[in-house]
Amino acid sequence: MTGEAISLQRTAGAEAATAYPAEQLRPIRWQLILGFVGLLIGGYLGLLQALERVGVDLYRASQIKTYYQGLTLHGVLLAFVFTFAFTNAFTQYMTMRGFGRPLASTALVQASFLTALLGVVLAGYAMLTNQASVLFTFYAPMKAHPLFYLGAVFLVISTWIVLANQLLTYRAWRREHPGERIPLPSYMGLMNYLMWTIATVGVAVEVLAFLLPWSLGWLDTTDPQLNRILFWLTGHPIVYFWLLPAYTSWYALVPAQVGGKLFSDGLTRLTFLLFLLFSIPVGVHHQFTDPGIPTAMKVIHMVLTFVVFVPSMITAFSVVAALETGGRKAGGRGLLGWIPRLPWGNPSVAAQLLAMLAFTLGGATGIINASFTMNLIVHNTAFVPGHFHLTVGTAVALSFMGIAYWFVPYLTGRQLFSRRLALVQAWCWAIGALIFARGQIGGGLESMPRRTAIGAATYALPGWDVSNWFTAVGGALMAIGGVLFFIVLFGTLFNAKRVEPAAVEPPLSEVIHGPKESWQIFDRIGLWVIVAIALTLLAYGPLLLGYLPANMTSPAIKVW
Ligand code: HAS
Repeated sequence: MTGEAISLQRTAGAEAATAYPAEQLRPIRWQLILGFVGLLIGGYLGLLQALERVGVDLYRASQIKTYYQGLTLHGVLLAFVFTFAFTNAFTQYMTMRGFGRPLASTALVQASFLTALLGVVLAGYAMLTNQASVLFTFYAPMKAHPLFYLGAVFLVISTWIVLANQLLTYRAWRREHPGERIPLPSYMGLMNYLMWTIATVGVAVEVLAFLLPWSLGWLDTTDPQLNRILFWLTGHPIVYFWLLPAYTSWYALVPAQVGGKLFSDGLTRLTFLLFLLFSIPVGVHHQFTDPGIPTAMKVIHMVLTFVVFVPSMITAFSVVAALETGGRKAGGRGLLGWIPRLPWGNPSVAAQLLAMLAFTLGGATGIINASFTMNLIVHNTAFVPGHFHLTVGTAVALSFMGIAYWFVPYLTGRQLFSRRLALVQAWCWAIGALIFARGQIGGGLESMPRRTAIGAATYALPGWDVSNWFTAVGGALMAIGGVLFFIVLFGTLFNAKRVEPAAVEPPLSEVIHGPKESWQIFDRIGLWVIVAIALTLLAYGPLLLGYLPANMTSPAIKVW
């Protein structure tokens, strides 16, 4: 290791002496399990939708009343419950790991889990009783049961609690380490949660000022357009809130897992800083077709969307560079000869490599979405679910599964149930997702609408048949991948074979360049939070002012 290659490794040294308290690891483990419950039920409902396209109706047998009840449960359980709970658990762990000390408050670790659980129970009740089939975007004027909105509030609060604990831990660490660089694993989590917490202001105002009072009967009407703008203020950054834990693993752990090194401390900090600054002021790219929004605003948000593309391009460079150092160290020669030398037999690594490959296509479809004129062709078509099953559905979900293959043994002290099954799982999911995305993207380009029970559509075009079969076969393969994941998970939870947690924890990656060359200013967190808030105000202030006072003219509708 070079003298400077220490920003991650130094903390690895520190952690050797630090055992994380069981009373903190326990609620982290429960939060992880809560996330997997979301994955299990939400994933099953995904299969129902995929099969509906080829005339297989499993809804009645599953006690699901309508397509929209199933779609709401699918979206909320996967996009909010699985992702939030996993992210809370993994980030708390990586914060401890980075700072090389326990989290500042055990009570906050417990509170984060309990609020997430409460949120899931409340929203789950509303959805399961078919009183909240409003889809995961809960657009007004569709009105859900108040417990649905309350559940969402508690889920978001669980993430704020994690941030509070991160900040307290940072403060305690800083007192003992004046002038030192913030360790990268903690820096990444901190930037993600700061970005996310600023972004949640949109949905907090939407729910607390409009939707909750409206669903409680305190307001008779609402303003759907203003609600949509507030939703997307949070709704776009949420995708990076899901993505950045995967990136944290790709930067801080995967390079070491493949025997390579992280390329640069400075580039890593820059990437996460760019996400803090530019994830939020871009939400209008979900509303290019909304008639009320001024074109100038749409153009500004489009340009900023291309800016937030940059940290992912930097990530593509950094990740491939790290993988290449590993592959070459293992004997890989020639231009691409290092790729087969990567440890493809390690399910944790294979899952994340496949997730990265899928993300390359997911990112490309994102750029199509973001381009104003092309968006007009794909918006509200099946193309969009094609895009997000490659991004959140594979880049994120498969990375989380890959992380779980060491994280669950680490948290439980039980050996991974079957490496081979875990490997088959990763390939099944990745291949399934690619076939599924081909179906959705192809269908979308042939104007197949999204959020529609296509199997029951009387207006289906002849070309949609092929796309529907791709979707159904791909979805079924993903479901098989899901079943295999849960076999491995349950097999591990009940495995009699024990492991030493320290033996399964991947080492933190060493860094080739930095942190000496990396600018100190990256660590000025207070400054960057102010800049992020200012950019958000600039991008959203004039837009929101144009919608005030709220146009409270719309009564509620119930379409299910
Ligand atoms: Fe998106 C809609 C634009 C990224 C999720 N997106 C959605 C929706 C979701 C979603 C859920 O501009 C639907 C919301 C709804 O219900 O209406 N998205 C983008 C852009 C990006 C992007 C520009 N999206 C994501 C991520 C998501 C996500 C990440 C979840 C985690 N998206 C849009 C737009 C819409 C949209 C519009 C609205 C569409 C509409 O009209 O409704 C970019 O951030 C993507 C950048 C990504 C890259 C890829 C970098 C590749 C990497 C991997 C490198 C590794 C390699 C592997 C090569 C540039 C980092 C090497 C391995 C070896 C083995 C060698």
